[in-house]
Amino acid sequence: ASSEAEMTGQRTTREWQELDAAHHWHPFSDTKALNAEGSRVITRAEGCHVWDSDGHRILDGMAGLWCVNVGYGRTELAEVAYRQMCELPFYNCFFKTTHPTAAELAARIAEVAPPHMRRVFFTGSGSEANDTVLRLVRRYWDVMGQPERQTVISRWNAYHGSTMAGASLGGMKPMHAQGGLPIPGIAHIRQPYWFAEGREMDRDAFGLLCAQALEDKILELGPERVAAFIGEPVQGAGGVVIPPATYWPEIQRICRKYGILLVTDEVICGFGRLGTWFGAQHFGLEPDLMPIAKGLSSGYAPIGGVVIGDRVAKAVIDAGGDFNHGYTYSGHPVACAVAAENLRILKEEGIVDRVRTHTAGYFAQRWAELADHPLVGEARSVGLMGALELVADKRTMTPFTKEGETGLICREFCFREGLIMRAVRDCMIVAPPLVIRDSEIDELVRLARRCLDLTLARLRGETKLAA
Ligand code: PXG
Repeated sequence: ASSEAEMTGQRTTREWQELDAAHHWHPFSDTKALNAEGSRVITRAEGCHVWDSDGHRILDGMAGLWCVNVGYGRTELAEVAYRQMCELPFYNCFFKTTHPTAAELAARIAEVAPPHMRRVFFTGSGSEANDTVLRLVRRYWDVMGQPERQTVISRWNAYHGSTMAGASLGGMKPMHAQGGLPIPGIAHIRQPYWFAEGREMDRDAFGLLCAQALEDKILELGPERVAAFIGEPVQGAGGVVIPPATYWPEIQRICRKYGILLVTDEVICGFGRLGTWFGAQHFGLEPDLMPIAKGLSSGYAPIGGVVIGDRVAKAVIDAGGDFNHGYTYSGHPVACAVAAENLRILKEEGIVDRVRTHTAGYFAQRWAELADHPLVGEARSVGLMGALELVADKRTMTPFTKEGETGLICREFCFREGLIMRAVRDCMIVAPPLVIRDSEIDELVRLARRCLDLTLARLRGETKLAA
């Protein structure tokens, strides 16, 4: 039986887990603990649901990893990939060559980007996009004759990827702690996380205070040494941190005052997550650079890029000379073809518009209902991103003594009950596919409430045991 299973590629869950444990090293994982427990094996998906190898149907509240914007099962994307692989599976864009899909995709991105952003540099991922950002801002200041402008200012608890530059630009201390990061020339300021750091203040005043930290840092470093500011319009991996309305306009004003470049990391917010093509448009910003990935292809193919504003493009291109940077897969034909078809779907089916005019509102209303749960200190959302702050005592908003434990308990219940909801510390987050239907939002909120109830019951049980 086992040889037949091997010949057909059909293994049991246990066999997949053993194979995985023996040979596969997972990203961001404690391999020892994972192998002891066994991985969940996800085998197929359709619409907003995934199935595991035991046949459980699970509502994917995270759109894969913030990326499957058009939902699973779009066979058009498979068909363009197949056709492209038959026609031209690979060619590079290095030595005075291009190919139709890269040119076409760059033009389609320019169509939906803010009008002053008309060029795209392609990468294989969001991390590579942010490495490109760092190289490009420094190149820009070199050609501007101000090479001492080296430093990029970012925020604590930001996520900008996992390569050396990406992790350094990010503000995740556990990442910095492994491998001697951040690399030189990167500074971090406080994040606009009202619930965690500003609750005693009015939201708008807190937004201004956090933006002021940028000006303080610029003056501390010396404006003539600062190259750029980078931020996610809404922090994703940090816990769906939605800045107060006052924050971004003030950040942009400060960037302009000192002439420094503004980079909005659109890897999560881009391609409709907030009901606009880019998060910058939601917040009324005019960035100089926008790293992109994820929703660009709805995750169907690995591809990222940097959308480049006229100010940087003109200076660097007019200066002439090579930009000594690029990846084998910059403008990969298959990834570009898939992304172009994904953009067609997003546009022609009005998916981004529908998030803005309908789905975000319905989601906001249903998600906010969870605020009455005894574990929930705050229920917040923007577009199709939501967060629940779990607290030990709702009246005083006291956090749990052992940070992160309750979040993991809740996440486990979610999986068991058929919902993928992430835990960031004790903050539960969702970012479903943009095509989620109202009935599926109802399902998401019903399951989330049930898992909060189960988590609460577990906590109360343990309190009794401990007492
Ligand atoms: N920028 C942002 C804003 C991201 O969210 C990246 C850059 C890096 O993209 P790549 O394609 O290199 O992974 C990301 C990725 C999480 C989680 O735990 C989030 C990401 C990746 C992995 C895990 O929420 N975001």
